[in-house]
Amino acid sequence: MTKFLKYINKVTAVSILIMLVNLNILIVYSANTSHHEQNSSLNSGQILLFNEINAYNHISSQLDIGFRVPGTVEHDLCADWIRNQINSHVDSVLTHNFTIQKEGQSAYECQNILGKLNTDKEKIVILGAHWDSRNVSEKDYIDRNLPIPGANDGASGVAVLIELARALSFSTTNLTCQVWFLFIDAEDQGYTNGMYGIQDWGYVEGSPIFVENIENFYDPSEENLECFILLDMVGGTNLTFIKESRSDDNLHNGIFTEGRLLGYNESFPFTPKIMSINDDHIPFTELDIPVVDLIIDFLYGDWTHHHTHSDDLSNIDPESLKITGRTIESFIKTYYSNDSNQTWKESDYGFPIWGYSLIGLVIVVMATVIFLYRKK
Ligand code: 1BN
Ligand code: ZN
Repeated sequence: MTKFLKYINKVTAVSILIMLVNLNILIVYSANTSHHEQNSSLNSGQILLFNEINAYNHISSQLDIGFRVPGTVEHDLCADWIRNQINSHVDSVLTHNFTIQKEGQSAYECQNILGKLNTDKEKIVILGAHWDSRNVSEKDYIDRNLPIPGANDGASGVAVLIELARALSFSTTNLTCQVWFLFIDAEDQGYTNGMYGIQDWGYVEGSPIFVENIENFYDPSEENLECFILLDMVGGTNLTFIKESRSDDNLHNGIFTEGRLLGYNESFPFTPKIMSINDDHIPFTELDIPVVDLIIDFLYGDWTHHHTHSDDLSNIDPESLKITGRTIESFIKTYYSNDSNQTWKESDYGFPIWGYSLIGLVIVVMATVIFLYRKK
């Protein structure tokens, strides 16, 4: 009889343990879902005009121009093409010319291009993307000394920016901010795997010079920089964004929440990989504004074409362009419209998911300890 009772005791304890584990899973799951519901008032009734086929064609056009490597004719032709494209959608287009010359090397003429939309507003949201493409394909097995097409790494960000300018240009009367479209030069010629894109260059050479000179581009006594959002490698297949570790938490959460509200849960995961990436958003932190790098895990992730010849149109997915473009369009319309009183700056994400998980784990461990103690 006592043996039977002990057996029953054991079965009960194991059942309780299983129930606790299930409860933990349930708590974490429901925390996830309520997180969704908490923000469901965002983004209601938005008409989104971003068209992914236009964006895809903009990538194709850049690849048709050729390799956008500083110091080449194709580079300058592409700058003219960007100015032409953006010009029809924005109030003004400015060119920021600068020279890069490393010690003992020749000088390269470079240019950042800035399109400004809705310039009578005080707040400025900056959307950025680099437009140069890498001069070498050091991660390929063949022809490492030849340039990459840069369909994703370069052209995708530019394409989304141009199409966003078109999409947002229809809403200027309702928008409460300026939107700057910043096409950044000289981002992708640094040193990896024993090779420079251009001898002695670092990555991210163009954006620090723009930030140094930003007072030439706006009037700080009348205008305010709100935030900087960088789009880099946003058009590849299997789009899954990471959390870049120096990106602002609230801005990151605001954009990811917007993406998930549009149904793009795979691209904007609840628990993204966290990685530190040296990119064009870093210099903008000097201005004490929130920044985000919207980028994939190009080092270990599913999209394996980084700095290879296969970074071409065949590895671009229009759906990824749509996901990125619509999310940013929706983010801007949600937070910067006349009829909006919402802010992404104090996003209340409640008790963190890992907190629920930890509490559950502590309960399970305590129950196990009590069970083992009683068994003794
Ligand atoms: C990001 C995308 N970068 C270039 N294209 C910068 C970088 C390259 C950062 C290699 C880390 C490693
Ligand atoms: Zn690159």
